[in-house]
Amino acid sequence: MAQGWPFFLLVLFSSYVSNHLVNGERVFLFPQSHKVSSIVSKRYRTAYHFQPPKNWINDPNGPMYYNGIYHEFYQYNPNGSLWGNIIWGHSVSTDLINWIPVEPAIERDIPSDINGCWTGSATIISGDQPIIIYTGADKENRQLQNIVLPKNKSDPYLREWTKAGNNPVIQPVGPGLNASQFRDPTTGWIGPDGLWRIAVGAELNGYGAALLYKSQDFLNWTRVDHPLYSSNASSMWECPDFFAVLPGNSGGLDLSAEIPNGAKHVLKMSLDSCDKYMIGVYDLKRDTFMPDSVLDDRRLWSRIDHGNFYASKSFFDSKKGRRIIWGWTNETDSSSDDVAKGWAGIHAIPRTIWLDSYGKQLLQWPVEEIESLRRNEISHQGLELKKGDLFEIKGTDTSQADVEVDFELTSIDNADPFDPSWLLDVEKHCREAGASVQGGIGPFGLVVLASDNMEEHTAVHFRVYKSQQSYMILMCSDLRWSSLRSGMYTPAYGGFFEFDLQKERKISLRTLIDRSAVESFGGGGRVCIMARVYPVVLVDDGGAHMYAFNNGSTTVRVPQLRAWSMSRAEHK
Ligand SMILES: *[C@@H]1O[C@H](CO)[C@@H](O)[C@H](O)[C@H]1NC(C)=O
Ligand SMILES: *[C@@H]1O[C@H](CO)[C@@H](O)[C@H](O)[C@H]1NC(C)=O
Ligand SMILES: *[C@@H]1O[C@H](CO)[C@@H](O)[C@H](O)[C@H]1NC(C)=O
Ligand SMILES: *[C@@H]1O[C@H](CO)[C@@H](O)[C@H](O)[C@H]1NC(C)=O
Ligand SMILES: *[C@@H]1O[C@H](CO)[C@@H](O)[C@H](O)[C@H]1NC(C)=O
Ligand SMILES: *[C@@H]1O[C@H](CO)[C@@H](O)[C@H](O)[C@H]1NC(C)=O
Ligand SMILES: *[C@H]1O[C@@H](CO)[C@H](O)[C@@H](O)[C@@H]1NC(C)=O
Repeated sequence: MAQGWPFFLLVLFSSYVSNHLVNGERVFLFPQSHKVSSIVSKRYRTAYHFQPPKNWINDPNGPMYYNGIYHEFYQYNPNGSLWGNIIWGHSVSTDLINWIPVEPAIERDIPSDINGCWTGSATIISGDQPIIIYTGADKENRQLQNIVLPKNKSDPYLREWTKAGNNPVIQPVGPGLNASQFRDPTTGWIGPDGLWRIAVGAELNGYGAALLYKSQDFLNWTRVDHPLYSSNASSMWECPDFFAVLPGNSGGLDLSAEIPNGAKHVLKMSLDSCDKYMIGVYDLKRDTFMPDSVLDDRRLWSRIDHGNFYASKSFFDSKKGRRIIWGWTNETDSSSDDVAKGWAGIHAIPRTIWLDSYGKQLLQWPVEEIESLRRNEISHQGLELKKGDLFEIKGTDTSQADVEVDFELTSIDNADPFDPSWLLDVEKHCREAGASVQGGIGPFGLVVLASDNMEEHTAVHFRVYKSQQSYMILMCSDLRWSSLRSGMYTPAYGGFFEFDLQKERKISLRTLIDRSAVESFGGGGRVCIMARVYPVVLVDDGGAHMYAFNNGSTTVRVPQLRAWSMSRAEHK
């Protein structure tokens, strides 16, 4: 009500919703009137995830830190909340949380981008020259790579960008290439020969590939005769990202600086509506990426996030010496909802990303800056959750919260056996092993955005399995009961991680609740699950509930649980 909605509409609306709930029917919110939908749009709009003031967004583009300012560009439809007319929106920030929207950076005005200014990346060359390379679509919908430069490097916000005279700088030609499958160039890096390199997502002879290009001056590019990497286990790769990491070191590396001994390289690609990655080494002599292990079945490729997270892009933040990754999270309501809301698409919280000490798995954690939004800390120590226990976490704004909880296993004897075939379809396993299905250890976790009678709720939970050598932890974010509205997309997302329970008995969960976003980090960031939910309970004024629970036969302790209400970030 703080937003000042006409009171009579709320009354009208609540009675409409509750009538339908009483009758046990599924609730639909939009068909009645525009006034109702404007209330809904405010309630589902996020408070601290990145969104421009209105309209459609998709991929994050060209993130960078330059002269004290973070830049976030994004695929943007200036004319509506469905995909189309794509140009580059632009927002700037000093802290990655509060954003100032500025004018669009790249618009469709040359033959090589007249049908769309699509995804690309920023590179800072010669120490202080930002340069962006992006994909344009021409009249025939061929995909070409173009360059823009800031008009005035001294403008702190870099508001205006100028197209290079020699655009397009890369044509979609050459052996094995399909001109409509050639896009999303990476940030550039310098090889031992002093030349710049970029990778471009493509389909090469029908297979997914990151094509490699070289240049002296970032303008005149030559295709290298082999790709950086390609795989016959998939088709088209979008949004490749290539970076270096040091095992066990949460500091980031600048790919163009000297890479220390022992560093590994990561190649990320977007396909099948999710972001996957391989860890390996960059063979400087052959100028190729060599993954540590090659998996023929792409269902087994590692994932950046096991939920709704796509087209991510990372950058090296020279201010704090870390690598940050951003991803796009779409709406999962209907297109007509999006039209009624006037906006669609958010970006996940920017995450610090680094490699575990075994050199096997990327870890991610929300940037520390978001902690500045925390208010009214509540905490509990030494809770014990026996089978069937449900502990209500009270005292925070349950629709805008940050929750951190440690679950400590009192015993690991009862772990059920692990079946490796689950790895092929973890969502299926999360549907079978839901929050109400008792296991030896787990399910235990959080229930968020729950209505009074639990008819609506989203459960984020763990289960522990014993595999031959070690323990495998399943983390699910189950949206099947997240909304009573019909026609929503409500999967049960899930991922597994290996955990040394002999050494460490505590499994941590952090969940960021932001109205229609539920973003969770399990095991210290080993599995991340971003999700969108549209619960009726957010529209109702009663308020949602939040619980910690255990439905496994082994008691779990909660040595520490902390929760905060989250303030609204400034940018809307
Ligand atoms: C948005 O719509 C207006 C009016 O129809 C049109 O003139 C303009 O070119 C459109 N902008 C884009 C980026 O498509
Ligand atoms: C460039 O930006 C700076 C800082 O805003 C401003 O003082 C200067 O006049 C601008 N130069 C031009 C040519 O616009
Ligand atoms: C190129 O890719 C497009 C889009 O996937 C496809 O429709 C077309 O058949 C491909 N062309 C060739 C020659 O393979
Ligand atoms: C572009 O680079 C290639 C390869 O280095 C070189 O042969 C060619 O002359 C260059 N073209 C221009 C216009 O500089
Ligand atoms: C696919 O690539 C692998 C190596 O990565 C190779 O062993 C295999 O023969 C290839 N399969 C086909 C059908 O080309
Ligand atoms: C725990 O299991 C019981 C019995 O199956 C079920 O009624 C309850 O909803 C479950 N708790 C959660 C949080 O799913
Ligand atoms: C986001 O929306 C869901 C539900 O409509 C689709 O299933 C996903 O494919 C889509 N994700 C992307 C990356 O487009």
